[in-house]
Amino acid sequence: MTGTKYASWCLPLLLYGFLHLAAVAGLADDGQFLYNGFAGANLTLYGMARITPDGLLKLTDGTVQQKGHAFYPVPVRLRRVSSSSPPNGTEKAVRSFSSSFVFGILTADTQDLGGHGIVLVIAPKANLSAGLPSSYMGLFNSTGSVGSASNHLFAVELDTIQNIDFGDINNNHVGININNLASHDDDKAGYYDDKSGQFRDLTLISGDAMQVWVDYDGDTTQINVTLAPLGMRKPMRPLLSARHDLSPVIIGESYIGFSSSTGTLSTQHYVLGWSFGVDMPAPAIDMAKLPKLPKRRSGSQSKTMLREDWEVEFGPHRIPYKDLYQATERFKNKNLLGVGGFGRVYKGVLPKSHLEVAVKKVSHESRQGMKEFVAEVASIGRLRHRNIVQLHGYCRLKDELLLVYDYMPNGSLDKYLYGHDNKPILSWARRFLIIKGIASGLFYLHEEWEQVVVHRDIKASNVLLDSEMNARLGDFGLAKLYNHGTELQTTIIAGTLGYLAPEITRTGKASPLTDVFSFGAFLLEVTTGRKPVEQGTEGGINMLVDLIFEHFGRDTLMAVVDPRLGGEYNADEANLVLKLGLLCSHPLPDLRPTMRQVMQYLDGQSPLPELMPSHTSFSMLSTAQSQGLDSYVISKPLSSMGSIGQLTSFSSGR
Ligand SMILES: Nc1ncnc2c1ncn2[C@@H]1O[C@H](COP(=O)(O)OP(=O)(O)OP(=O)(O)O)[C@@H](O)[C@H]1O
Ligand SMILES: *[C@@H]1O[C@H](CO)[C@@H](O)[C@H](O)[C@H]1NC(C)=O
Ligand SMILES: *[C@@H]1O[C@H](CO)[C@@H](O)[C@H](O)[C@H]1NC(C)=O
Ligand SMILES: *[C@@H]1O[C@H](CO)[C@@H](O)[C@H](O)[C@H]1NC(C)=O
Ligand SMILES: *[C@@H]1O[C@H](CO)[C@@H](O)[C@H](O)[C@H]1NC(C)=O
Ligand SMILES: *[C@@H]1O[C@H](CO)[C@@H](O)[C@H](O)[C@H]1NC(C)=O
Ligand SMILES: CC(=O)N[C@H]1CO[C@H](CO)[C@@H](O)[C@@H]1O
Repeated sequence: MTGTKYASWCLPLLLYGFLHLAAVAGLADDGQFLYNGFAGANLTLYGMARITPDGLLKLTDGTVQQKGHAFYPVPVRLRRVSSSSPPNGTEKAVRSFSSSFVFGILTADTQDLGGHGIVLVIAPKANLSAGLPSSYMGLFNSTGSVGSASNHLFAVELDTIQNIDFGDINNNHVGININNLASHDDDKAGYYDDKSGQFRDLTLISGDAMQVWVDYDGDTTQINVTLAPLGMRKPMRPLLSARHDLSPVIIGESYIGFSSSTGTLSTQHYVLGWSFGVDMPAPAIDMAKLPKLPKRRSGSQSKTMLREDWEVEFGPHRIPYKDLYQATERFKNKNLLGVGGFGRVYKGVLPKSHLEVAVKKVSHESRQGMKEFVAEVASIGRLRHRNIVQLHGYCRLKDELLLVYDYMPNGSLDKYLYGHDNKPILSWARRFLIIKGIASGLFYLHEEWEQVVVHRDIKASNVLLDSEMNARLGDFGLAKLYNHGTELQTTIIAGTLGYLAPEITRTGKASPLTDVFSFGAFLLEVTTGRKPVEQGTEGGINMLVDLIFEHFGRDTLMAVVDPRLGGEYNADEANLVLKLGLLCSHPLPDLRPTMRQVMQYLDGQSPLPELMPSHTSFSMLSTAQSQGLDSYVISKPLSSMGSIGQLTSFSSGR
């Protein structure tokens, strides 16, 4: 790059405020571009991405579960031209390049969270239309493709949601990503002050514009990423500095651009200016010429639904009714997945994102109950774990509430255990993985999230299987947030007979330990292929836990393992799971393990405490409790099912 050439770039810049001269002929070897705002710019846009009349590149507009892409319209040449002499071994194939951009992320006033962020991406094509929104950042179309070297994706992410599946450090970080959503290198958003050397935090979703610089040195393979508030000179010390040879990543033609996505939270992602250079620093963006970022807006923009005041607060999780109506083809019966205790569940495909979802229709009578319920939904929508069915949002239409979850193509676990719908019987290895998965999901709810969440309805029919047969805990219809220290002021009982801890019938209070009880019943069910409660010969009920406890006492535990496995199972694992099932189902809550301990037992990290057959109290208590339960059930009319105002339903152990 010579001085004269540089000067020649400056003229159109002054005249038009932006330039992308190389766009016509493709980027020359010394190509660069600069957009001081995007008015009139020719970018390749997909999804929600738009250029606003005042020259902002708006990647997402606040609609949930959407994505937006904007690419420089022609490929940039990042590989060295194969010159007359072949590469001599020390020369790297990818040249030095640098890019800088100014961005802003806006959330509603009432939100202190936004998602999912903005990514600067270099990809082999400008068409990432198959990319999914939410945590896929619009870049990947399935979990299967994440991490594969065949993606040839280099990205720098400004990530505003913590996704533990991808090892995110927090909900406000910057990362260097190579073919993956898990970052190669990352750090919390901020910069190092040039004078003091001190680190200063920045909040990506503050609504204030900030600038990013990405620099790659083709010789040393060093990648630097630097962040700073708008108007500040580029800090000397980069936020991230890593070494990674991009030669195997960037092959052939490369397109550079932005990808952004929203999840359950309404968020607007903007880019104000952008520049790029190969073998030279990216041209300086002229701050004075940049369009203005809108102020954080209050409330929401959609007027399609009558809304109550309290709904504004939870607005981001709302999905328009017409979308759900369209998604389920007017709630056609052919899309009915099943009917649960609280209503019908339909399969649907959301019109814009093409996301497959399960829509649960719940009707209610009490406005008050509705408000609390939606508050809960808003919280639950922020839960994220690989063993939890993601809740995308809700929609309320008069007295009807629709909950929108990720669709689980392989349905619920109970159908496999009992061979319904021609489902194959699951191998022991698969069952053991499912058990570990659900343990991990429940551990997350109890101990890893910001609040303690009690699921309240662990059972095989609430364990759903995704396309890869991973187990996910579903149906948070009954979950209640359980604050540390504050006991639930309720005598309401929810759950399913056979999975209900005995103390619930006395106190009416759910707790993490009542979930552990249900988890115990679940372990026994999965291992034996039998329901926790079975009809007895004389009209009474038989508790599976009692039966297994008897076998335990007689040292014939293996006799209860599901005969459909044909004897093909790992006896040590089955033995462990059965004993753990008994331990978790202990009638005395204090003697049950926590989910943290359960995980350790399942992973073989700590030995299971000895369960003594002399725990006679176990069986006696259990029987006594089940009798108590029995009479309680009888005294409760089943007609109370389906009301979320009072969560008083029992569903019989299906
Ligand atoms: N996210 C989902 N993806 C695919 N199928 C689902 C999903 N959620 C529910 N289903 C199907 O819909 C059926 C009804 O689900 P629902 O959760 O309402 O009832 P349940 O779990 O059987 O009973 P309960 O209401 O007592 O918990 C389930 O058996 C399951 O097969
Ligand atoms: C935008 O750029 C592409 C690629 O160079 C070109 O094909 C297209 O004609 C341009 N569109 C406009 C409106 O300039
Ligand atoms: C290889 O090529 C590079 C760049 O042209 C040059 O700097 C280097 O000296 C060469 N090395 C050898 C061993 O020839
Ligand atoms: C982008 O790719 C999708 C398939 O993934 C295709 O349907 C669509 O037509 C492509 N769009 C363009 C503009 O090439
Ligand atoms: C996912 O993306 C890959 C690569 O872009 C593509 O080959 C594949 O067809 C896509 N799959 C779906 C289901 O869109
Ligand atoms: C990365 O930053 C360090 C420290 O400022 C600097 O020495 C190095 O040259 C930078 N590398 C690139 C590729 O910008
Ligand atoms: C056992 C089983 O039914 N597996 C299915 C799970 O879902 C995937 C994707 O829909 C199918 O390909 C499997 O056959």
